[in-house]
Amino acid sequence: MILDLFETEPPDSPKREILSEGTTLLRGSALSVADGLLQELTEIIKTAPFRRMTTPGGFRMTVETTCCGEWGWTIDADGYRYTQIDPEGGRPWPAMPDQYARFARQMAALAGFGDFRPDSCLINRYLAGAKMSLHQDRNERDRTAPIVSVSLGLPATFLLGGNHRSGAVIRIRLQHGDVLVWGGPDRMRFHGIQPVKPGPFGATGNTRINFTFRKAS
Ligand code: MD3
Ligand code: FE
Repeated sequence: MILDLFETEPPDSPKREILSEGTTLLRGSALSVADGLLQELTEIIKTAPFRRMTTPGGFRMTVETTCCGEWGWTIDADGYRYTQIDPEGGRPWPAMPDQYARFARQMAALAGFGDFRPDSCLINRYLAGAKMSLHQDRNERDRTAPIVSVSLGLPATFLLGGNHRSGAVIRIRLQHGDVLVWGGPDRMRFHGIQPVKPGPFGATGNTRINFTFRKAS
């Protein structure tokens, strides 16, 4: 079943929407830092370019990914995992810019998760048509820490399920500048992104960019 929870929210609804006990939506909270995040991203991808990985099941992902921070998420012969070396190029992942870590920490605190110290930032780039199937984030060793997600560029429909694949799914429209924070009882919820529709978007050149800040180790 698909429920549309937020399509009728008034435009002046509060910035902090508590979707459930462990999930908070901070609409527009990244607007003022968006240019700075994207500026740093142009540096990151000089060292660690966006790439499309192939899943252990043999499917080429439609999303392009890269990482910064001490640990980066990748797929290799052993499956999904975090590494300190970018397998493409054989060098450490680019350091996480202070601005990134500080912002993620602030957003986590606003959602009630104190002292968040991300050691990994996975960056996804969606061209029109790209999607992410329903999945759980289960490769992080520390599941007591929250995850902070920042969406920039083209809007997308985010699918939020429960702790089991078969459960009901709600749809949430994510727009440029929106931040989602989840953890605690919601840390293992299934989630995904519907195929991104094309549209004009200046700063991100017709793409959607999503940053997820994690404590991987
Ligand atoms: C899970 N990225 O990289 S994170 C991923 O927009 C990933 O690129 C998506 O899933 C993206 O692994 C979305 C967003 C998210 C937000 C709230 C959640 C995932 C959540 C709440 C509970 C569980
Ligand atoms: Fe995920």
